[in-house]
Amino acid sequence: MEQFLKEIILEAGQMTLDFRVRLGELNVKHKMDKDLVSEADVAVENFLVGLIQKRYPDHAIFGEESGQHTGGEYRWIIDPIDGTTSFVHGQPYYSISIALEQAGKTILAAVNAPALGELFTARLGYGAYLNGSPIHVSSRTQLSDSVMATGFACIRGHSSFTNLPIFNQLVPILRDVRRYGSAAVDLCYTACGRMEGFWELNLKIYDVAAGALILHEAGGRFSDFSGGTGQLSHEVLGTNGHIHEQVMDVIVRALKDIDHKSQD
Ligand code: 2AM
Ligand code: CA
Repeated sequence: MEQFLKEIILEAGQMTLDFRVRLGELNVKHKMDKDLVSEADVAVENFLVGLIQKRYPDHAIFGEESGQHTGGEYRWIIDPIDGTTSFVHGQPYYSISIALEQAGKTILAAVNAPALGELFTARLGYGAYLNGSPIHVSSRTQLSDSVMATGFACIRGHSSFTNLPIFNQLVPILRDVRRYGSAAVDLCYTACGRMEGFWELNLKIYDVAAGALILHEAGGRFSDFSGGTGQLSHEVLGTNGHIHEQVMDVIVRALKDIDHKSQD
């Protein structure tokens, strides 16, 4: 299944590169006012679902664009283009993200960022890889030496509770913050040590399922804001592990501030 996953995700990546050549002609619709879906998202998901159903007809599939396809013990979780806004704007920070669960546990993952020429893969218990070479999280331990990424799905999703209070607390104490636009890429960049962590609110399981295994297999930590797994993917914190507790402390402080303000 690992080889099959690599083959289909590379083909899907090539499809997005072909769409990218004619971006101006692409049919782009609004799911909600800021939430885009392009013709490419739908075509890539249909392509992947078709190949999986043909090869593994008894497997379940959950895709961002087509929802649930029921099945047995195995379930494929697909985000055909994670970072649709980046993709539609011709930026390279988007990815195809695929995770395979067995009995509810992710056992295989791949994130392909074709415009960056990077394929991240992991198998539970066997490490994480970038273009076939092993990867590991960074060893930085201080927030002042750390770069983190975030995103604002909460704002696009019209959530009344947003990421901004946490952002305001973290920006001054981190070395810097990045906003690449693909949660899957953010988790993989943390996994390969290019930055120390990523946090976001209001994501969906298909945004983070593959990246979470890749980060875990690269030695990192993935949890909700309390250090557990109860709120995933609503609260996402993925780090190199060394800064995890410190970031959680800052987030708890930011959330307390909001509570106090709402009581004033
Ligand atoms: P997408 O491009 O597949 O929508 C960036 O902030 C991250 O948030 C991306 O992984 C993006 O995935 C996701 N995202 C943005 N808006 C979202 C929404 N309304 N619901 C869930 N995920 C969203
Ligand atoms: Ca997504």
